[in-house]
Amino acid sequence: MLLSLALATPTQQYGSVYELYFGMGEGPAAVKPNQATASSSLSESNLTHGPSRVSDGNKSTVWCEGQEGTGVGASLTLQWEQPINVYAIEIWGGYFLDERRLFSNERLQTYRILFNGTKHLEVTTADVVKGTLEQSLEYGNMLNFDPALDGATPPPPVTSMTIEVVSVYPGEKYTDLCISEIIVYQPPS
Ligand SMILES: [Ca+2]
Repeated sequence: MLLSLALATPTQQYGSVYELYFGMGEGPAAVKPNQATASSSLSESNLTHGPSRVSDGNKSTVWCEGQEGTGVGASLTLQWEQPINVYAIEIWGGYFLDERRLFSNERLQTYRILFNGTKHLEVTTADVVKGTLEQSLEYGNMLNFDPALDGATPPPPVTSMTIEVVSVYPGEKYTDLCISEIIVYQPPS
């Protein structure tokens, strides 16, 4: 199968990839979390943008933090009942339903990744360029933890992963940070 991975450079970009071929075997498999929790969630009318919306396979649905002010300091944690080996993480750090929502709300700039409660990595993401949503939607930000591909140091088997927001790109209308999807991949078998 073809899988697209960006190398773990300090700045990740949407729609910018390396394509890697894993041959005849199984490729990396996405592994859904059993639980998602967040420091806060935004509710509007009868809808809550809760944390499970980052792992529903739909870029149109989001988790948005509901704290006062900007999303800096907000966090989201995914948990697995069985420990998993993390091979790559794909992050969609904005409200990718459409450009209006994407730029009205805050987008992830710099964030920490904690595995099993311990800080592992800090990542900075390039902002989406206006007018390029269609191309940007081709690929999320891929963090690769494969040493053979110049990836980040792989974590030990994990049962939890936390994203802590360090900085955001400001929204034009709102001070709410939203994340569309977080997809965690296990190594190819
Ligand atoms: Ca979603």
